[in-house]
Amino acid sequence: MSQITVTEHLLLRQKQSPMATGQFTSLLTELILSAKIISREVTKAGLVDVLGFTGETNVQGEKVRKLDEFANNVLIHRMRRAGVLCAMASEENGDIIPVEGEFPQGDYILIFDPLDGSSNIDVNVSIGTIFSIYRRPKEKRGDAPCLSDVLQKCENQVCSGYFIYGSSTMMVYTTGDGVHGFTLDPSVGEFLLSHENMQIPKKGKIYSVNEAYWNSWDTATKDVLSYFKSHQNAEGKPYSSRYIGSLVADFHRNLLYGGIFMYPPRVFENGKRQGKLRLLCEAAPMAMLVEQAGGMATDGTNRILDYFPTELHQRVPLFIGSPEDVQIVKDIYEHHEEGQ
Ligand code: P6P
Repeated sequence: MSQITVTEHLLLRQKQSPMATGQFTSLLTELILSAKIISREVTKAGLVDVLGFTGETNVQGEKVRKLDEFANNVLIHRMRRAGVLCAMASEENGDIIPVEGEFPQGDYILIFDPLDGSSNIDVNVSIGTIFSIYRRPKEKRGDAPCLSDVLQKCENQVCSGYFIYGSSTMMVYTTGDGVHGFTLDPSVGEFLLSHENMQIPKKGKIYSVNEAYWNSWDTATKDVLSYFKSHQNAEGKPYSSRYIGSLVADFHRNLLYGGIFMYPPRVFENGKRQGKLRLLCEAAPMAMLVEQAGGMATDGTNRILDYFPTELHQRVPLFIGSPEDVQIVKDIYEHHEEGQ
């Protein structure tokens, strides 16, 4: 198998991708080093004292696990010194993290969920790091970094992807020139190209949703779920239900096998009326990936990449995966809207 690294692959395709600039390849290199450090801790979590909770709660009101904090600190420490960012935003931090003062500034903005699915850490289920990269607007360069640099229209992303720490550690990412997967070869410490030009099947046979929230869903959402569970759908039989509770793991399986991941609005629950997932560090990066892989990502009816965020941690309902399955959801919701 040809041993192509991420940087080599980016340079090889640079004729199509204007992203192979020095700053950007440095950004990727530092991001990959951060992921290797996190992967090392995740894979030995059972052996050293990194399991369990720190005793704190994060901006989301969630208990912070030691590995969450470790992953967050690694990313902030390394990326601050990379000389390629003007600001960062983490799912774990309430405000943006400006890069200024003693730290060399660059023109990119990095948004990340340092360890998504962390509730699964202690039970050895795949978890991941999700990242999203924007370029700072030219007219803002030289100013002090601020929230408005980060709150850009989601389709302005220049790169997005995830690292998944599972049976192997993989990096799956896009710079707008297709989706490419790289598998970490621990014997050489490099991510090597293993899945070039990943394309999601047009239609799947799997749906992923937490059905415990059935009573929090409205009628339209219940009709969506009934479609995937019925014998009257286009398949003529129910889809298989697969839900890991780790967005990166559920998304990665559906990217390879086809299918749809859903996190509908929990309309009857305060604070969860827009669902639980965060727009900027979960839904938007996954939406860029899935569209580049030929899939779709909506809030049920509206394209995720058309969103213009108003808050750093705003939540959004998410329906993402095979285009024919996401379109069926859109048709059902629009049918209900017409009926009202
Ligand atoms: P629930 C993990 O906390 C996460 O943000 C995603 O990785 C995952 O898909 C979702 O929450 C699970 O949420 O409400 O089903 O436990």
